[in-house]
This record gives sequence, C-alpha cells and structure tokens, in this order.
Amino acid sequence: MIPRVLIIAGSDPSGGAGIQADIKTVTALGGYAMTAITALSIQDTTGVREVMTIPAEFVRKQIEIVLADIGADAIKIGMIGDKDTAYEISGALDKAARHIPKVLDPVFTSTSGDALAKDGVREVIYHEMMHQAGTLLTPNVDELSALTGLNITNSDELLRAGRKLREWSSQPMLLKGGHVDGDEIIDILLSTGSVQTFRNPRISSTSTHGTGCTLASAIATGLARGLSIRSAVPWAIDYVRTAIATAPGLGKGHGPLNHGHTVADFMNK
Ligand code: PXL
Repeated sequence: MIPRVLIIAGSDPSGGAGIQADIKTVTALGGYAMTAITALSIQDTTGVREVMTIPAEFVRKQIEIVLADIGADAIKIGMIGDKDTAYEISGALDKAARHIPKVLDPVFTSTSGDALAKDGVREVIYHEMMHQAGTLLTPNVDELSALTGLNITNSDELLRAGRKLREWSSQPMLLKGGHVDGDEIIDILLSTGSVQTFRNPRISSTSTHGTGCTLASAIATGLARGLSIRSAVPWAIDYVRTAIATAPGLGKGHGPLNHGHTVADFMNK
C-alpha cells in the first residue's frame, strides 16, 4: 500500500515552505499526502506579511475525518498558529493517532525570522505534544533555545541543550545543527541509550526557505514507508541536501528548494 502521510501545518503561498513544501516532499518520495491546514500566511521568499489562523475546532475536524476514512502511516506536525489549535491537535492525536509515528517540528518563526506561532503554542508543545508516544521532535537551534532557555552557539551546546530537553521527555529528538556556524553541519539524533551524529559539508546557498518543513516531511514519509527513525533521518537529510543543491533560484529572498529532484527520470523519458 502507498505510504500515507497526514500533514498538519500552515500554508505558504510562495510554495517553498509549509503545507506546499510538505505535499511536494511526500509526493516526491512516493507517499500519499493528506493535510489538515492550521493557518494561511501571506508571504513570499522575503518574509511573512500576515497570518490568518483557522478555527481550532475546524483543524481538529480535518484531522479526524482523514484519519477515520483513509488513515495514516505517519503524521507530520508543523506550524500551529495559536494555543487553542495546539490543544485541539494534541487531543485529536492522543485520541486517534496513538500508534502512528509522528514528526513534530516545533515551528515558532520562519526562515526570514518572522513569528508564526502566537503565545502559548510553545507551552502546549513543551507540556503535552512532545511527550506523546511515537513522537520525534525536530528542533533547530533557535527552537531548542526557546524550549530550554539555553544559548546555543556550537555543537557541544546543541547536544547539552538536547540532553536537558531529553530529561523532560523520553521521546527521540533530532537536533538540527544547520544554524550553528561552520563548514560542516552536524545533526544529532538522541534516543534512548543512543546518540547518532550526521555530519555533512555545508552547501553554501540562500535557497533555504522551508528546509525544516521539508526535512520533517521527508522523515515522516520514511517512517510511513516502514523505515526506523535511525534510517529515515539520514535518508531524509540526503533528500534535502540534493533539493538545496539543485534549487531553482526563485524569488528575491530565501528561495525555495527543488522538491522534485526525484521525478527527473520521468521528465527525461
Ligand atoms: O519553515 C517553517 C514554516 C512553517 N510553516 C509555514 C512557513 C514556514 C516558514 O516560512 O511559512 C507556513
């Protein structure tokens, strides 16, 4: 059966991040994408102008209806605009998705530095969502700082902050090192009894809009295909790296990735 991935996230009309990046990623990796849209944004590659949140109950109903009918093999959770929505999502997943692997990307700001979550979302993630069984949390440096209160400027501090957060939750975490300076990007996967490190040369590019969304969706698709977290993470990193390396160079700010690099074979037929 085709790997089914439910995406819970916000819309980016410029197509590089959010729901749009998620659907492209899941599709490009051979999965079937479904969505529960949490918010609409007005944004381009240079930044976010406005955010309109969808009523919390309406978000919950989107989740419930697709899980009841089609079902899902993995769930990706991205932008959550406000705390009511966070509570509804948390409740819906606790009820209907306990046994489904979940990738929780704690989105607080966009690549351009604009706020995407209102006050209180972080607390619901911290106190509820990151503890749900089968949840992989994927914080970047800023998100990990926001969740722990620790300043992170290098890989040692990234690991220290991750370990501190792991004292609070037994769920696995992928600490993303892209925002730590250096020629090498070091991502760290923390799970019970193990620390796995992924080292890759940094690709110098301004086309990085939506990398976090894309990575989380790629991991979710890997999990939906039956991969373990330890296998899905490097597979997803590989997909994102090629998507950055072959980015189309669109827009005047942080450009989008090339999500479609996996479909080239058909185009060349
Ligand atoms: O990458 C974080 C993110 C998530 N969701 C939406 C976004 C962004 C970044 O721009 O626009 C809708």
